[in-house]
Amino acid sequence: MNAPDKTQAAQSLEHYWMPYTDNPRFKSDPKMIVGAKDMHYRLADGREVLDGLATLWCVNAGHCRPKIVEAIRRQAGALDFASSFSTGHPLAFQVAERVAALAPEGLDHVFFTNSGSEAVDTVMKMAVGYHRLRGEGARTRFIGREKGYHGVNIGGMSVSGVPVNRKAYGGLLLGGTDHLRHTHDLSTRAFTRGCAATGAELADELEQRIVPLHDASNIAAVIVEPVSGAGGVLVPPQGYLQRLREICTRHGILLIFDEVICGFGRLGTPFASQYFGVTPDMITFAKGVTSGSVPLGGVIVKKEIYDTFMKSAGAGVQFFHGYTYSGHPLACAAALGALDTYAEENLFDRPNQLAKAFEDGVHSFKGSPHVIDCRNLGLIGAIELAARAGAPGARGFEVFEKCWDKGVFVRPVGDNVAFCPPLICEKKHLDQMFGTVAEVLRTVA
Ligand code: PXG
Ligand code: PLP
Repeated sequence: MNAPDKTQAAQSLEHYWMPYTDNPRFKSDPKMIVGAKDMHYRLADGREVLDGLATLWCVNAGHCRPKIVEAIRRQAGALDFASSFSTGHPLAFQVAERVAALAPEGLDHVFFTNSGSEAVDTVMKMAVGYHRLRGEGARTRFIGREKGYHGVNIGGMSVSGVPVNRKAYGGLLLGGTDHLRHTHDLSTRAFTRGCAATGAELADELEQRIVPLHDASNIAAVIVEPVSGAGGVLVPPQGYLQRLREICTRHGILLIFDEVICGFGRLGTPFASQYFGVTPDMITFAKGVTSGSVPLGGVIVKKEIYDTFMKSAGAGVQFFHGYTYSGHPLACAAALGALDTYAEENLFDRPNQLAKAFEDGVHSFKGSPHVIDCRNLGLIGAIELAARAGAPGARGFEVFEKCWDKGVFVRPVGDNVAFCPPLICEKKHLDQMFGTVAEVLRTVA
């Protein structure tokens, strides 16, 4: 006799307070996913839905890939948990070594967290600690950017620049932050393919406004996503990140790239840093490191930063920070399975192989109803829709729901519709994804 399938069993929807969700709306018409394989979800009614966003920008190797599943299974029976507080287990060291090998030259020490949000709050503490150990304890201010997303913890929220994620939390926001302007400018750069040729000078605001205002001696770091994801897929102008790097170097300010979405192949290189040829001092990562299969995140730092802690903090604990589950064995096993899968299938090269098809697909929406911009780089892109009067986000959400009903998952980010498929996707999946969105756009008021 078959055991009852609990994933299919009826359950109360009442008790689960869902994250980042219109709870009553979901509960009145649940989009319930009960299985997944490769490019697709399976729903409770047996239907398949194409995953056009690598779930939440993370399932880069595709769903339930055999090496990852097997690694997790094996690890669960061999060592369920061992902590990394003064004890260790081999897998965490192996993953750190593998991640360091993928990172840009010079960034070679890895600290583990369980999420991108934790990675961002961790990197902020590292930056302040590093300056303090070097006798620059006044460097505590952080510079983020408008429309940036750096997770939901207190530090990350404070350097983020998506207004809806900040407005309810006034007194919780850190005071010592400021923000660069975002780089999104529909009046001059709408419908740009890849990086725009103009706009690098937006980085100069750091040196012309922010450094004079706060004084470099008070600024710990600048944190930006190389390509902003949750802010609506904003691609940096050519030369912009290079210029931020130069200004930070001139003023002794650390440059942090938040690669939680860009990392692990999204742009056709292991990290966006390599794609742009710009090396930050620290990188935050999460999501793709395990292809989303088990939560894991972390921070990669330059040797000099690690060495400063080891030499200057003295005997005893050098960095008073860590999560119970930092370097969890199951997460590390999942990471090794994912990194093996990426390597064996050469998946970090897929965005290069699919570049033209993906870019053409994103830009095929120029002239479609409501579309005011199309943006792309590597295997990440978005179309921006004009907002409905008095109802920002409503049109984007309607596109998401109608596409879901037609078997395609794309994510609404306000009135942007984002595309970020698993790296294993093929041309036929792109055709289905873009085709469905095009069909739906013709039906949306
Ligand atoms: N930094 C960046 C650049 C991210 O994209 C985080 C930090 C936080 O990671 P965690 O693992 O704590 O979620 C992210 C996460 C969206 C959306 O609306 C984007 C993210 C998470 C949830 C929703 O598109 N990015
Ligand atoms: N709250 C309490 C009471 C704890 O004991 C701990 C960890 O020991 C935490 C919060 C932090 O949990 P985590 O290490 O999983 O982030």
